[in-house]
Amino acid sequence: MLRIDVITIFPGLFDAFLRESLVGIAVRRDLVRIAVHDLRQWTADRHHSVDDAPYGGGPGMVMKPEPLVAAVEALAGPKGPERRARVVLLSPQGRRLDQAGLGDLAQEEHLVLVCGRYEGVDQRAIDLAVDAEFSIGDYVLSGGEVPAMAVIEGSVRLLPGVLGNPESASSESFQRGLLEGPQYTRPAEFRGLKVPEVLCGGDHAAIARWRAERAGEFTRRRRPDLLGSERKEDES
Ligand code: JDK
Repeated sequence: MLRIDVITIFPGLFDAFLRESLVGIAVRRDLVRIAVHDLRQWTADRHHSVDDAPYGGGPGMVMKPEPLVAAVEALAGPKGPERRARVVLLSPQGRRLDQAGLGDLAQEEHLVLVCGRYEGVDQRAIDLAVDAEFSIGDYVLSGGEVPAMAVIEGSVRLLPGVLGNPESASSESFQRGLLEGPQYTRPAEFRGLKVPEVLCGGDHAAIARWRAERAGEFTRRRRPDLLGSERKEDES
């Protein structure tokens, strides 16, 4: 069973996230074990400091290395070949997370997600304790908690038994999912807008042809970034 530990100075942010929806169900069904840890547990000073001013000057504060490295080593052991856990730092500088990256993370037996705050983490803590650094996109958030939730949600739905329909988790249908194009449910007409006629009939071959046609159109218009990888897949 996948185990996920989260290190954060805002553990309360995860309360509802871990209780509600698909992640909550997976936790209650023991399909994944998730624990959230307050980084301040690993501070030794009176003020439970986790940040300090940057060497060389500049705006803001930086996460101190001592509590972070102590937290990671308590949960994952020291970095090296003996370590069984994968320690992942969420940061704007990390490798861009995509569906294939999530697939890899979901295969691990133990993930430790490190959520930074302030202007980031002392580089020595990264070098000494972190195995991989991921970004969830090229925009700047205020900390790693929301990215960690993206990693949790995206990997939990890939775990065996989490989704009702096992096919919906496969990477093949993920690719198709992105290419699916528009979707409709009832009513057949809403504010004067009608559901395309072919979808309301029972001709499944015609529906499949229509969807393939619309998916291509949808991709060309809305997701031109996908066309490169689509072509690559067609060749193989
Ligand atoms: C973890 C702190 C906020 C980080 C420095 C960056 C160019 C220099 C504020 N995908 C994604 N987006 N954001 C995050 C993320 C932000 C985080 C932390 C993850 C920890 N922050 C932060 C860095 C800077 N600044 C823009 C100039 C400022 C992950």
